[in-house]
Order: sequence, then structure tokens, then C-alpha cells
Amino acid sequence: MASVVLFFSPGSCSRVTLVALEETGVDYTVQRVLLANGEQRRPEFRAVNPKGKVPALLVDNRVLTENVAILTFLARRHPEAGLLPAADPWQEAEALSLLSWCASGLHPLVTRLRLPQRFCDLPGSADRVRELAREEMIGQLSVAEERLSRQPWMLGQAWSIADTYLAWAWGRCPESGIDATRFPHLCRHHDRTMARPAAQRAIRREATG
Ligand SMILES: N[C@@H](CCC(=O)N[C@@H](CS)C(=O)NCC(=O)O)C(=O)O
Repeated sequence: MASVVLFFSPGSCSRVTLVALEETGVDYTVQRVLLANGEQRRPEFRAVNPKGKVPALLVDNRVLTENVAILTFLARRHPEAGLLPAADPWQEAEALSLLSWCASGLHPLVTRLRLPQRFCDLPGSADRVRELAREEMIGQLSVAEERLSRQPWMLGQAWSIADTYLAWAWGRCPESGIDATRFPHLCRHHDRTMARPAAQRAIRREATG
């Protein structure tokens, strides 16, 4: 049996990988990297992921980084978990398109909302960086809101790990000043996604390590 170790930080985007691991039922251990304490910059962690980001997944001593790659690997390795549709190449590509949008469209906006000083350090600029990110995020979220007004999950009738990635990104928005009442379908989708037993186990795992 493979040895699997996830490097994660509570509440960060590594939660999506944590949920995926829980959905597969695979045995794994975790290593906490507290971003709030700057632990991603420590040499021990840089030896695992020189980019200094979580998630990083160690599988039999080989390191895989980037959520999209890790989630695709887990989906292919555990097709029975239904992380991504696998039977049809078009459906799988649509799922990867969604995951990529979460990773390269929504996630950087979450970072701008939460860490505006990384984008401009001129005195007094943080509010404006946030405001522009908020506007862009509202436009992007409207795409998901419209889709979820027609179907329960982003890909249609079945949950996929792309729903968890979206729910993670959306979950960071109301605390960053985005009015949740404008996105009722995203709110319900978030609650349904995070109520899944695997998501609940992942959140407990974040707390206990
Ligand atoms: N492109 C990476 C991004 C990962 C990422 O930005 N992770 C954040 C947490 S949500 C992180 O580790 N940030 C630490 C830092 O930037 O110092 C992925 O999709 O996995």
C-alpha cells in the first residue's frame, strides 16, 4: 500500500485535497504547515515544495504539488470515489476546465481579497486592490450562480471535487465584503457541499491534525 502524506494548512485551499483524500477512503497522514506563522517559508517545508505553497502530496516519497494535478491524480487512482467523471473524455475535460477555473480564475482573486498588500504596498492602496478584486470576483461568481440556478452541482446532477473547490473559494468571499444575499444558489451549494460526510471529516482532521 502506498504511503500518502498531505502537507496542509487549516482553512487554506489544501482543504480541497483533504476532502478528496477523505472521499477516496485512502489511508493517509497529515503534516500541518501553519501559513499564519510563515511555516511555508521554513527550509524543512521548502525541501518538500520549493514554491512554499500548500497543498503538497507525498506519495511513496514523490512530491506532487498544485491542486489540479493532485486532484486529477487522486481521481484517476480512485475512480470509484467519483471525484471527477472518467468514462467520457468530454465530461472529464469539462471537469478539468472547472477545476482550472477555480485554481487560476477564482483562487488568485481570493488571494487579492485576503492579502491585498502582496499586490500593491503603496500606503492606503489595500482598499482599492480589494475593491477591484471584489468587482472581478462578483462577475466570476455570477457564472457559477447562474449555473447552479439550473442544476444542483456544477457538472449537472452529480457532485464532483470541482464543487468542493468552488465551495472553498466562495466560502472566503462573504468575510471579504461580498454580499452573500446576491448569491443564494452559491450559499446553498456551499452548505450542501460542506455537509458531505467526507467534507465534515476533513474539517475535523484540519482541527486535530
Ligand atoms: N497554484 C497552487 C496555489 C497554492 C496556494 O496558493 N496555496 C496557498 C494557500 S491557499 C499557500 O500556500 N500560500 C502560502 C503563501 O503564498 O505564502 C495550487 O493551486 O495548488
